[in-house]
Amino acid sequence: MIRKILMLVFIAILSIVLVAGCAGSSGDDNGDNNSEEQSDIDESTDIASPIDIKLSEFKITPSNITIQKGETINFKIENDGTTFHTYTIEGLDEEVRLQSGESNSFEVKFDKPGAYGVLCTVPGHADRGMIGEIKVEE
Ligand SMILES: [Cu+2]
Repeated sequence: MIRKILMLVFIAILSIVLVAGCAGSSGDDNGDNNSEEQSDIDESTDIASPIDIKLSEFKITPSNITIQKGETINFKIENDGTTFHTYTIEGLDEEVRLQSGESNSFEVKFDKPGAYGVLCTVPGHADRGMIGEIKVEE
């Protein structure tokens, strides 16, 4: 009787392991084959701290960001507005240009302490509020 129970438990464990194994490998295949979104997420969690930024009429949210010197930031910019906007960091060669509804990301490592101005370079947009600042603290 006990042997029979042990046998059943053994079979049950074996089948769970097999099912889990199959599910795991098929999941990996899907990820490798078709998902760009997944690889984006992996990159950001590996090295850089992600910051989500939204552009709209006429603001950058969040407008002010404070980070630590030496940090690598993954900026994920989304245009939530109804017209074209940019996310431009002054003093760096970083600019993301986005049509309504588009999003994009880039990484910057901030080695020097200081303040960088941020703006949308579409004429008139900075004047109407699309400005901000990135503060890099020692
Ligand atoms: Cu703009």
